[in-house]
Amino acid sequence: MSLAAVVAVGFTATVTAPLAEAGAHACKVIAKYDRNRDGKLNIFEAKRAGGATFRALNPDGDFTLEHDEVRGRIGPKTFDRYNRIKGRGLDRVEWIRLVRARFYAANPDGDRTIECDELRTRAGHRLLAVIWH
Ligand SMILES: [Ca+2]
Ligand SMILES: [Ca+2]
Ligand SMILES: [Ca+2]
Repeated sequence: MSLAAVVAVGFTATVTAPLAEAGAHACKVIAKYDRNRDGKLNIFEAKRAGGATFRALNPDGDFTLEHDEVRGRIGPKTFDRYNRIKGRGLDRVEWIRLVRARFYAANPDGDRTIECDELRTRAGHRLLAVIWH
C-alpha cells in the first residue's frame, strides 16, 4: 500500500468511525514513521517513534521521564515495573523496553508488524500511548 493510500485509509476511518482520540492517530503514526513504506510499523520503526515521543515528553531535557511527564499515558504500576533504576524516572532504555513490550502485546497475529487495525485495539491504544505525541 502506498503512503497516500495509508493516509487516505486513516482519514476515512477518522471521518466514519467515532473512535477514541487515540484511535484517530492509529494510521497517522504509521504514516509518520513508516520508513520502509510498507504501510505497517515494524519494531525498529516503533522504537524510533518511541524515542521521538520520549524527547517530546521530556521538555526539561534531563535524561528521564518523571511521573508527571507520562501522566495519562502509563499507570503507576507500569511506571514502577519499568523503572529499574529507582530514585529517578524512566530513562530512555527503560522507556524503549516498555515500547517493545507494548509492541508485541499489540501484535497478536505474531507477524513482525503492527497494522492500522491492530492500533485500534485496546492493546494498540496502549502502544500508541508510548509512541505518539
Ligand atoms: Ca514499515
Ligand atoms: Ca524529565
Ligand atoms: Ca500484526
